[in-house]
Amino acid sequence: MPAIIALLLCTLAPLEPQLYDDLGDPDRSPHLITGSPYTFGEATVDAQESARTVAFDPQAVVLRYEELDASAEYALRVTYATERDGPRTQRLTCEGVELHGPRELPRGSSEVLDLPVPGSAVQDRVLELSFERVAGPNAVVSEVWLLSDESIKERHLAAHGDLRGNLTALVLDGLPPHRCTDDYLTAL
Ligand SMILES: [Ca+2]
Repeated sequence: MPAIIALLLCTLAPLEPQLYDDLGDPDRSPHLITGSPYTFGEATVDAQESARTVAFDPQAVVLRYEELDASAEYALRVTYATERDGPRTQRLTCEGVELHGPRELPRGSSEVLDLPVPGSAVQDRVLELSFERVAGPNAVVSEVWLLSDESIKERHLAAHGDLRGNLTALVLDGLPPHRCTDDYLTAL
């Protein structure tokens, strides 16, 4: 059976964590601009320590990232937590764009949110996040990951197809196998 060999270009959609801040731990919060450390007690927040440690501010906790790639795709992963008897509502904005509207934080527990970052927000290669108090004593945030496709924009595949329509692909770049849907495949 003759084989058709094609070199395919695969553009990956998944974003991977690149930068991390464990707010509430000053030694692990390199992007924190505004916010003071605090730790919720285990009796008031049932969550792991990284979620119980927070940065807080009466108006807004601010994080700032610089020297980003304006052509890359970015997203955020955020951990929120608040005390069982300490309701808080807050919103998140970047460069004046609302990433989420007023949101009541999980009382006595924690949650993790994934949020896309609009491309327009990083055109100047700087991203400033503002976690703004809406209701409650102050704004808090536990953890922030900046996810990006910056380092994995393209991977190359070698694919073998046969006349029965079967297609198998091999990643050439020494990277782990990755799912590629037809939408991402373009024969050269
Ligand atoms: Ca933390």
